[in-house]
Amino acid sequence: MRTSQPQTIYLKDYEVPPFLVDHTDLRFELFEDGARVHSTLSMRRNPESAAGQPLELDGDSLELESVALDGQALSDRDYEATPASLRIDSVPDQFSLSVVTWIRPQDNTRLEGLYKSSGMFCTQCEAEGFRCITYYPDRPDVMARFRTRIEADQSRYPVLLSNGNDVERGELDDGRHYAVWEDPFPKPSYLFALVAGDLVEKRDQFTTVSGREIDLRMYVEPRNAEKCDHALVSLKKAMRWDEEVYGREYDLDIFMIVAVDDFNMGAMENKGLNIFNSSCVLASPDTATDMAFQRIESIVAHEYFHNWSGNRVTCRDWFQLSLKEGFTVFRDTQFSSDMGSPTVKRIEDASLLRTAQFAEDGGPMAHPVRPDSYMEISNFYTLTVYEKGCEVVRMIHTLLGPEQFRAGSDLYFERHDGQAVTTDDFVRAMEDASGRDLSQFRLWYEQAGTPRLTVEDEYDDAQGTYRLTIHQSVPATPGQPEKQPQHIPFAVGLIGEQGKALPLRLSADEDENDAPTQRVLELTGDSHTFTFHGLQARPVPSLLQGFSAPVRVDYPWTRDQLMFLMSHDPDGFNRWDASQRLASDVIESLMHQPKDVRTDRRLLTAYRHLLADRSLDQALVARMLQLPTVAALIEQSETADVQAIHEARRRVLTELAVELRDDLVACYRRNQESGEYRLEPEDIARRALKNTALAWLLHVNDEEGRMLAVKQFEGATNMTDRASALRALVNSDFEGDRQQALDRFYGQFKEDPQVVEQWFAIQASSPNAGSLAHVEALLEHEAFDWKNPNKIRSVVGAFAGQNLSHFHAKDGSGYRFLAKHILALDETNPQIAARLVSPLTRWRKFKNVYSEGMKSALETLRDKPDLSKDVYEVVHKSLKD
Ligand code: 0A1
Ligand code: ZN
Repeated sequence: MRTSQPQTIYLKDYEVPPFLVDHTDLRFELFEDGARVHSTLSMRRNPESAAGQPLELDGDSLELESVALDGQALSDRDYEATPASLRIDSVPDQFSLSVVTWIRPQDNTRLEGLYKSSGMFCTQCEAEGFRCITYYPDRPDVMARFRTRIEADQSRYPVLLSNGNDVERGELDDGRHYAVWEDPFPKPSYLFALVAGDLVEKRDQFTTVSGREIDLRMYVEPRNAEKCDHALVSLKKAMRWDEEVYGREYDLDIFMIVAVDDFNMGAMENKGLNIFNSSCVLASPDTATDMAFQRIESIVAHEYFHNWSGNRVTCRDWFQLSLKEGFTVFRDTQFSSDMGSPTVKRIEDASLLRTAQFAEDGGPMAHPVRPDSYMEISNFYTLTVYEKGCEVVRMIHTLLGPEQFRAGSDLYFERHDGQAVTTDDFVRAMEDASGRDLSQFRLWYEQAGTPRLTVEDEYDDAQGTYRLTIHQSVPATPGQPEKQPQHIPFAVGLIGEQGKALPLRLSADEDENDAPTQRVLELTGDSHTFTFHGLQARPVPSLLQGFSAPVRVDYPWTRDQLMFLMSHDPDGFNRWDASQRLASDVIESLMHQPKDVRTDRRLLTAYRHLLADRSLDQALVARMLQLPTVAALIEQSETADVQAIHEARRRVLTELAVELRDDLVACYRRNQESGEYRLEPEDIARRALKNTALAWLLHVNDEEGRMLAVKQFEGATNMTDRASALRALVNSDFEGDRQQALDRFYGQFKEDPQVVEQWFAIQASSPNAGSLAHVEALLEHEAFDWKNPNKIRSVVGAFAGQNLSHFHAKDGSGYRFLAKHILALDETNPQIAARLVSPLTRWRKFKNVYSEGMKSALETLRDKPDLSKDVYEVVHKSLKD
């Protein structure tokens, strides 16, 4: 057991920084056995802070070599230094502090601060990594101008990069060289970055609206030189889009992107020098799937958009993380939506939210979008802060409309450029620009938990009126037993007998022609009733159109009504939602039923129509054909019986695939394509549809399906088709073909880590091939590496997060496996270790056979001596009553 409990930090304890830094001057001497960091900080007391406080700087695992104040070396009686802090009791009001530290990037397996990845030096400073480099007031509300000099061996590290503009370079003795970078924009330390390596440079150009020429530079290892085009194209699209939609123009003369293989997260928005996980930036048709191409486009845009939302206007403290993340995710979703199919984008985002974020919101780690306490901030880079935070901004957009929202964002930038602010400042700018009162709306930032809307309706034939009554409740969450009703934009439509969207008349005198067919009802109280006039017959309600708020909706649609919505709802999102509700209902009703109980024919009919429907957006059809995942079904159940859910889902899928076999083959053949790989929405949709059909055919071991899969695997001209065929074979019982395809695939791509990650993930997530024994064998594979987060995610993460029937084996073996590896990882990379605990945290959601094993795995973790703060927090909160 960990002997001391890590400290909890509270939002209510926030105080302004006692000292400010005007200028940060850094000099890095990079060597093979370590790095020496010279820092000179021009500091002064903050006039807004109480007088007379001592100077206390943050550190983490630092070795101090020397300290000087205003050029005078201090003796160790003048300060108090530990690896985690440097304290000087008496300093003048204004001074220059010079500190030299020695650090060991080579041994840094946590991947925070300065570390090495495939031979290059790189950094990750958000949230608190800068303190692993030198002593510093490492908090986002201290913003300074940085000047960085990097010195290193010239042949090993010909490329030396940091934030801003390169102002000087030159040669030194002993084959060394240096470069000096200056960033004119004040920034917090978490946005600092440094890269030194043997990298190739890909250049491009962007001309801003005002005619400034920006140098775009991408740096990658030589073997990746051919995988940069897509990121650069995406970057230019994002730059143009942000100018057009938000009026924001890039502010430096250079914008750089670097790809590194070892990275804890997806990417990082360091000022002028974005650093990316290779898997989130490198792509070629041969090696990346359509999904990867789309993900890269959105992440490149996300990091670029941070230049304003995060960098120019930053967070006052880490409780405000969603200030930059919620708004930036909102912009990247708008961007992706404009670049592709808006309906499909909305479906993807909403399904992530409804499965994973709702799960977080209903579990022991539930926290508000603006948390009010944490032990380890790294644990709060969550779906709630990012994705729910995005939904909160989206609701403001819905309530204000696009023009007023834009006015609000302009006002926000105008007011706060160069400042470190709060989510409240953001909301206030939106209020001031629009004249709307968002005081109740602020509860979205303060209350955790997913609001539930229960909807009742009543049709009055004589009056021709239809009444909708909506009750709202927000569940209790840890630390928040009582909740107030929230302000919810609830978009609705009513569909008439002929399948037409009806005019929504909220009063009897309203003219039919003036009435819209969609209305955003604003819910603010515990319950509301809305009466619609002028109806000829009972309509079918289409509720929460476009997923207008991150809430659950309960309404007792019949299966016939759901089928009706699937083919008539003008709102594409709700067509999909109806398909998911229908399929979920059918699957749930089959659980624990004898084997001879058959799947409701109506589901079959609905899918047959879908497969034949060519008038509908084919990307939407591909989505509607996906049965709800086991994870989504778990989330929808009261107490989950994973094996029963898995089995019922499998039965439905089997029956559908057998019955629709000819339709699937026809759909496959119709959507086969020849010619060059194109990344247009129609092409992506065609591949998605074809590959879904293939997956279904192989699920039932169809012989023709097998032939098609082998042929597709061998003849594929792109990774989408190759990986889909491989996945289909891996999920079939054609063992010979499966093994052959796996071997061929690995043989062909073993030099490419991003492809090997896909190869691992396809196996580890397979309900068929991904048994625990097989997953354990993957961990022994030559390509597996415990130091590389992507490999860990693609095997351990994919197994525990996606292969639910094996992970939740009733004998508890899956849980013990996960706990064992978390314990080991806690020693090398606590951030990754803590993230892997997540599948265990919701143990209370499951039936006893599962929850007991999950709980005991958590207890094993709890009992480890010297557990990291990261894992400690998640484990203790999960076990708390
Ligand atoms: N700000 C980045 C995400 C990020 C957060 C933390 C990291 O290390 C602990 C790395 C990246 C983003 O939103 O893209
Ligand atoms: Zn971000």
